[in-house]
Order: sequence, then C-alpha cells, then structure tokens
Amino acid sequence: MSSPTVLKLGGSVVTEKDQPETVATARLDELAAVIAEFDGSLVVVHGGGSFGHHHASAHGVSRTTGSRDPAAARDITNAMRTLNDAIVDALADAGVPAVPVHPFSVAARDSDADLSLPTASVEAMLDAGLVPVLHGDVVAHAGEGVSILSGDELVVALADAFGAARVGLCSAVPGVLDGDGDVVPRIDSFDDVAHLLGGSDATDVTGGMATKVRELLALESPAYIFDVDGVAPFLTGAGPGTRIGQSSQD
Ligand code: IP8
Repeated sequence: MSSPTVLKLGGSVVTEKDQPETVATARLDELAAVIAEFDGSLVVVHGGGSFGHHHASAHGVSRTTGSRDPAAARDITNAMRTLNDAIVDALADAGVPAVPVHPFSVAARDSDADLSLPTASVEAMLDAGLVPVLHGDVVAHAGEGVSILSGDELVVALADAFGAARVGLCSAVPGVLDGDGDVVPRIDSFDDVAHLLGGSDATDVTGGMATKVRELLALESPAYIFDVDGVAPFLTGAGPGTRIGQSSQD
C-alpha cells in the first residue's frame, strides 16, 4: 500500500459551531470539490463540531471522564453518524469514492486511556481505491464506560499505523498564531511555542492547539495546520499554515 495522506476536517469547519446539529453545507461542498481533485491515497477524518460536542457536554463525557449510560453512548455516536453521513454524501456528490467508518464499533481505550484502533479494514479500503471517512466518536474505555475519542487521536493513530505521507489538519484558524496574530510557519519543538499555546497542555483534554502540536510533533510524518484556504495547497503538495516537525523531510 502506498503511504496515504491523512486529512482532518475540524468540526468548526464542517459544522456551524453555534447552531446545534447544523452542517456548514456551502463550506463542505467547496471542500468536497477541492478534495475531489486529489489524486492519491487519502484518509479523511472529521471532528464533532455542533454534533458531537453538544451531546458530549450534555452527558458530561470527555476524553478522560466516561459515562456508563448507554443513552449517552447512543446520543453521541448517532449524532456523529448523522454528521458523517452528510460529509460522506457531500464527498460522494463531488466524485470522491468516500465510504463511512464508525470508530465506536472497532476502537477501544485501556485503563491507561491508551487507544487501540484496528486498521486492517481501513487499509483494505485504501487498497480498493476507496476514501475512508472516520469521525470523532465515543469509545469503550476500560473502567469508565464510554469516553470521547477525538478526531485528532484518530489522525495520530492512522498516521502512525500507515506511515502517512503527509498529515493535514484543517482548523478554524490559519495555523498556530504568534502573539501578533501571525501564523508561525514552522514548529520543531513544543518548548519553542509553549508560551503561545498556554504552556503545559495538562488541562487541555478537549483537543486544543497545545494537544494538537504535541501529538503532531511525535509523528514520523510531516504535518500541517491550516484553515479552509489551505486545503487545496496542502493536497497539491505545498505547505500551508504551520508545519509541525520532521525537519529532515521535504
Ligand atoms: O471534534 C470529538 O472530536 P473532535 C468528537 O475532533 C465528539 O475533538 C464525539 C465530541
């Protein structure tokens, strides 16, 4: 299998974050048209936006705090499936061979909160020329019931498993911003930018920028954080936004 590109569409990009369960239809259609131009092996991951996070907070569930209420698991995963349907449909309408993948059915978290994500099915989909579309979800969590599985965790797990060629995170902001609001073009060490990210990410359990940077720095693959305008350049091989780590590559 050739190394895939992993692209995450942030929840604030594909949904209207302030309106519960509302897809950002026009933005999604534009993104789908851009993604349809990509010629290569691609995995798409998307976040929760106004679908997952609203239910997660109503049930008091986070990455670290679980729930044993089956209604919590159903409400969150079903909302995410609804969003995933909309994204897969938009991609399919644009001509992308997109197929849905629902992580709750296969992933698990152990009592140390470490994630296990079997990837044989995603690999087989890629080999078949399909574009798997995974989403942030709930995950069965040893000792906790179910907890939240963020899209960023999926990106890291997939990039590690497949030795991703490149990793792109499309977020609401054009990259990691410095104190003047300008994009930091490159980050090679967390310590260099800790002051911009609030220092330690110990309290940053919901997938904020500090967690993203720390996790992307640990990857073997070159990674980029950019906004909607960066998707086309990223998919055509340019380096939009902030590049994270891997100074020895391209
Ligand atoms: O938006 C969270 O994924 P994220 C998904 O990538 C849920 O943090 C279910 C809230």
